[in-house]
Amino acid sequence: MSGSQRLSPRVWGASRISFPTLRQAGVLLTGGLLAAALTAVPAVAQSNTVPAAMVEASLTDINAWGFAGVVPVGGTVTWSNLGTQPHTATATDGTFDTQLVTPGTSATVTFATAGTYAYICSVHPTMKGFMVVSADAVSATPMAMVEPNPSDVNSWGFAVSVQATQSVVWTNLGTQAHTVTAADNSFDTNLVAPGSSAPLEFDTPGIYAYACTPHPWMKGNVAVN
Ligand SMILES: [Cu+2]
Repeated sequence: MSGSQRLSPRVWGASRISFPTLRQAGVLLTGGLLAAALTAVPAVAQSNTVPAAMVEASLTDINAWGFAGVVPVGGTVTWSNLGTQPHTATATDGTFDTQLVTPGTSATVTFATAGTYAYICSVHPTMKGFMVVSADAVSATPMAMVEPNPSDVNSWGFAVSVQATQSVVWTNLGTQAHTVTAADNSFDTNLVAPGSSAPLEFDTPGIYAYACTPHPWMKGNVAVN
C-alpha cells in the first residue's frame, strides 16, 4: 500500500511551531531478519533511508520494550546534541559512555559486540534509548539528543536524526506487533508485524515524538534537520 498525507500544524511547547509534511510509503517488506529488511532495499538504503528498530530488550519485562537505532558490528554511532543542555549516552550495563556532550557537539561510540544495549542520559535519566548491534545491519542510525519541549524535562530524549526528505525505516525485531504513531496522530505506520518493516518519509524540519499504540511506554523521537 502507498499514499500520501498532508498534515495539519503542530506545536512543540511555546517556542517551536512546525508544519510537517510526511509521506507514508507504506509497509515495504516481510520476512524474518534485520538482514533481509536492510539489504532488500539497496537502491535507497545508503542515502535516503535511516534504519531503526522496534525491540523487546527483555521478553519478560514489557516495560523494557522500546525503539532503537541500529549499527553493524564494528560500526560507529554518533550522537549529536541538538539541545541546550549537556547530555550523555551511557549504557546501563556500563559498556559505553559518551561522557558529557555539550550542546552543538557530538560523540561517537564504536560497537564491537552484537546485542541490544539500553542506555540513558546520566544527567537526565528519564532520557532512555536502545542500540541494536547486528552483523546484519548495513548502515548505522545517526542519533540525536533532543529537548522537544524545553519547559518539560520529561519530553527530553534521544532521536533518530535525518535530513529532510530522508526516510526512517523501522524494522520490527520483536515478537509482537508494534506501531510508530505520532503523539498528535499526524503519522502512523499502523501495526508492523514481527519481521516486517515500515518506512516514513519526513519532509519538514522539526522534532517529532511518537509512541507504539499497543505499548505506549515505547516512545521515541525523530529529529528532521
Ligand atoms: Cu540529558
